[in-house]
Amino acid sequence: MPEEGGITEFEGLRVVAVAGGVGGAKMAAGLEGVSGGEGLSVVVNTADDFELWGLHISPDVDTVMYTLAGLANPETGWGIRSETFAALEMISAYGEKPWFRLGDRDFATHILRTERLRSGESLTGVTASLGAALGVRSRVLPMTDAPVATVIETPEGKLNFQDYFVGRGQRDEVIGVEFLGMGEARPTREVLKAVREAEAIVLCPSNPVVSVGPVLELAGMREAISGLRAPKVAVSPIVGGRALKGPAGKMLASLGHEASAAGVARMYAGLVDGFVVDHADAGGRREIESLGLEVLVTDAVMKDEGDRVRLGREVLEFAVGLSGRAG
Ligand code: FO1
Repeated sequence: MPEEGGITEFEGLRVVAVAGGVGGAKMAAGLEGVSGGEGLSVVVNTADDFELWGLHISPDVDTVMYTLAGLANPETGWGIRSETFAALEMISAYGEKPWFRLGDRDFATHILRTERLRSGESLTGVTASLGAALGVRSRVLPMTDAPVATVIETPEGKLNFQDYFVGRGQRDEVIGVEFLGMGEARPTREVLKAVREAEAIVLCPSNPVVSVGPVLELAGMREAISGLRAPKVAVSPIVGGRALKGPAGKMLASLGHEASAAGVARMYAGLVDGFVVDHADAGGRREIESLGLEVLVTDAVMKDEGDRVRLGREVLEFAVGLSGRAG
């Protein structure tokens, strides 16, 4: 959706946003709001993908796609607004546990995606056609067309990501994280082209371990991004020592990182030129600057659509302002 009031100086700017689920989707919507979407490519984590009841579910891809289509459920950030759950109720009636809340309209997405994947289309191709049908103007690019699956190591054993995240409500301590299939997976041609042609790269405020992490772990991705002359910035998903959403804070700490904006900055140091933090984390500014990063302190919490577009504009202004410094 274009920003209210129309054209901005960022119209058509070629931006690559690296995103996971809800936080990444909101940031992508803000970037689309100020750039118009024509030049925006959102590279989305697919390591959360899994199969349920025979269907291929791509939660982060769908969260980004529904958000950019203006269809996302405003309460959860994932799923579709004003959903009904008749299919899930019927699944329950058959004695299955409805642990993953798939709505009726959302089911349609998974049914078509699965059918098209089975007929030989790539996830990239399916996502492009579903997004176009929903009127999405930006390119939503799955990070890879190959299967990659996040496995969470806990004291109870290894869990598939959605078992850990939804099934068990993120209650387990995270001892380690593995990405199955990562060795064979490659970023798609579309992803590499978007990165190569980007005029700015934005790492969205998504979990740096399980959302942005898999994208950066793909063979050649870090090198493709760090070798770019274009400015690269990251937005902190941690505000005031806590994750904006999900288990990032707890997960970072248990994996030996500092659960703070500065801790995330340290994970991205050497890759990005600039780091965006909330006013609550202004105290960490010097520490982040000492990593060689420029810092933008702003209101980094996106409570509504106005916040998304404002933050989108500030992030792009910040990135473009770093152009002289990058490369
Ligand atoms: N997250 C939940 O916490 N509970 C759910 O029941 C749930 C269902 C769901 C259905 C479709 C979809 O696209 C996403 C859904 N999510 C749900 C979100 C999702 O599991 C996570 O946000 C991501 O995988 C983490 O980025």
